[in-house]
Amino acid sequence: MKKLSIWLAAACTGAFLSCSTSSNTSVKEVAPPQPLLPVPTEAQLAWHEMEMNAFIHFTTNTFTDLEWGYGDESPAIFNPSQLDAEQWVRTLKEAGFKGVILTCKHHDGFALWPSKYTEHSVKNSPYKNGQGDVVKEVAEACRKYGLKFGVYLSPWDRNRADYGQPSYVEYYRNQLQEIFTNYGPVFEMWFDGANGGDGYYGGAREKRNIDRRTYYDWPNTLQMVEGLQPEPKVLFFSDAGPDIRWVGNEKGFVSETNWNTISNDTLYAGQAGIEKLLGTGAEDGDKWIPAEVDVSIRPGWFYHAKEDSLVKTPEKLFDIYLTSVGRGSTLLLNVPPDKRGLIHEKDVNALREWRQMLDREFKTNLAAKAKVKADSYRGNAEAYAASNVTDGNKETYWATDDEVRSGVLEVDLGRVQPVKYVLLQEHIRLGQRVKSFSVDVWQDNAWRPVADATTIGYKRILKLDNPINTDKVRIRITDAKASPVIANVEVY
Ligand code: FUL
Repeated sequence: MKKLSIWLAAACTGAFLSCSTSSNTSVKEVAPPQPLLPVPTEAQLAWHEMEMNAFIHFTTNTFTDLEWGYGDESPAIFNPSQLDAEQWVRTLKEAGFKGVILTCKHHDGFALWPSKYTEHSVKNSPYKNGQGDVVKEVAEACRKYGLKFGVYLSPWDRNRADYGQPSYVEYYRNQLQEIFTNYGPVFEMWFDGANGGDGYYGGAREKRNIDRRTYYDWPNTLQMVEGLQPEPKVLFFSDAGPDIRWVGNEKGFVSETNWNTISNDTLYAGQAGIEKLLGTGAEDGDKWIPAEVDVSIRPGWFYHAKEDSLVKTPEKLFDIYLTSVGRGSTLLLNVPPDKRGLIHEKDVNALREWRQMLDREFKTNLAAKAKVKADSYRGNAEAYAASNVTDGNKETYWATDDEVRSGVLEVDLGRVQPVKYVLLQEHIRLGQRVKSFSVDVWQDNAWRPVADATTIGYKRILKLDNPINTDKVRIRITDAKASPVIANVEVY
């Protein structure tokens, strides 16, 4: 259907024209809405669809019980006795993660692969008598289990004597080259903004500050990486993008109003309240830079035995799902392996029960193939009719005429059933549009309002305060930046 309308849209000029197809049957063809810029790139779209990725923090900190290594750790302490990267990736896959991002190097500078540019690496550790390569093991396990592989390589390096000088930037680029040449493809590259100042720095043991905006010369570094991996396109994460932005907290939520758009210049201004802006994005932002919700399953990013009793409960993880994926963001949940080199039993159990909870809560979509009515649809053309939101095809959508900025969808569930969640998706390929919407349910022969919300974006899940018995759910788009384009509605 889409192909046909593109072909016909090209053949007819303007919207709302009737055309004849080659078989001579008259078909009302209406041009699709124009994209509302900015829109996501193909790589960003694929990233939105991943929804949940896992972070793995693992290095000498796992053995020193620290969160930030000083950089003077002896590689001799890195000695996982039972490291099993397949156990990591299998556990994560079963939980539903689609990608894994590994701390190949954290702030202490210890490289989890045998980098030829430093002695501070696994090659000088007892792990596999210096023959081990954790980056390779994880990248291969990802390939085996069909997860995408991502890389965290800390720009801040507390081990390097030349940190702060131009030669360190060259060193950093050399390491990126090793990684992208030997372990790719990489789906996401995480550039951490942390720089605490003090460190070992080859024995200097001092505080060093760099100018974050100029020191790393990011434009050239990113260009180099893109040259090493032209396809598939790597997505760069940093506080300010360029492809994915930090969400502004490490607690597991994005703001309820979550625009995928933001303007770079406001991010670099370093003004107060930047965290809040990162959480909301900006309705009038000129770039598509979606927020990623990074949070750890434990209080720390690295494994500490004393936190075994503090692993987040399945219920807490479920809440995090609702405040990240359920608010149109992508979740990046950190699951740090222990000193053995295994994901600890407590974490495995929490993840398993969380998965069961997700499967249970979102088991039956009561709106699948349901009858849907809209108060209007684009050019009265079936291609944009309300039924597109329950057809299970995310490429088809309900859309209104260009000048219409609101609309009502009525979903008929067929019979009275308890409803707990309403899930909506915009067709973000055409940009993020909806500014506010409400949900009503049909009860006692009247519409009863049950929820008000703001943005939708890639996905929005509303949890109703109490499950409500109803046979009809109504969604009222009350305001939008441009004509609403809704790809999917689900009800649970
Ligand atoms: C922060 C780092 O300082 C933490 O150690 C951790 O890696 C977190 C994901 O990012 O900026």
